[in-house]
Amino acid sequence: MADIKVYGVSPSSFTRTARLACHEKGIDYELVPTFPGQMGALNPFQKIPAIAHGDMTLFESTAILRYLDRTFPGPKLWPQESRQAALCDQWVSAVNDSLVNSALRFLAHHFSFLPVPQEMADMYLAKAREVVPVFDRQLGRTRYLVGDSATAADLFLAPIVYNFPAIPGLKEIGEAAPNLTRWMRDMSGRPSMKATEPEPIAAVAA
Ligand SMILES: N[C@@H](CCC(=O)N[C@@H](CS)C(=O)NCC(=O)O)C(=O)O
Repeated sequence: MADIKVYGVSPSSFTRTARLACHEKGIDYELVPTFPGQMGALNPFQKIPAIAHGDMTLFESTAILRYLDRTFPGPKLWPQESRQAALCDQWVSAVNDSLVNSALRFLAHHFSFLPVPQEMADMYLAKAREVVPVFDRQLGRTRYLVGDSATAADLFLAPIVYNFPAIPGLKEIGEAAPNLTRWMRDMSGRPSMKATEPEPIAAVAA
């Protein structure tokens, strides 16, 4: 039996973040295909992912990654040193706030997950044009978002940026970000990224 269950679907970027953490730490897990709205008591907000570990269930991906990092052996997702750990928290939060409220919302609109008026979608894209270069500049200073090794922050960023080439608008923004492109190439070579390659949404829904 797997150590933990991850409830979600493979195209969901937050579900992929939780799964990436399992792969990076060597945690044996089972993906239980669950769509937003089907979470029952696992998440009162009905979002994915959630995890179950024994009698413990948990939602919110930052809480999930912190729990996995504290509970399981394997490479640390957060640096030990306090300044580096704070920078990791900073970038996790920046992805979950600034990038989610621009590029991820536009992506959700593109895939019709989030029906919003076109003007709002245009606004998300315009915001992504301001936000993505901030990540690009940081990745020009350090190999990963925080220093020389991948941390939780990279595991939040990668599943979102992964989708850029498939989405007109985000594709061009990504292409104009050379450091982000180099970093994404590095991240894509990790076994965790290969193991969590999303299935096409139609296949998951079937
Ligand atoms: N803050 C949540 C966000 C999770 C989230 O937004 N998941 C998306 C799928 S990637 C979802 O369930 N969306 C459905 C909705 O917003 O109702 C987390 O970090 O886990």
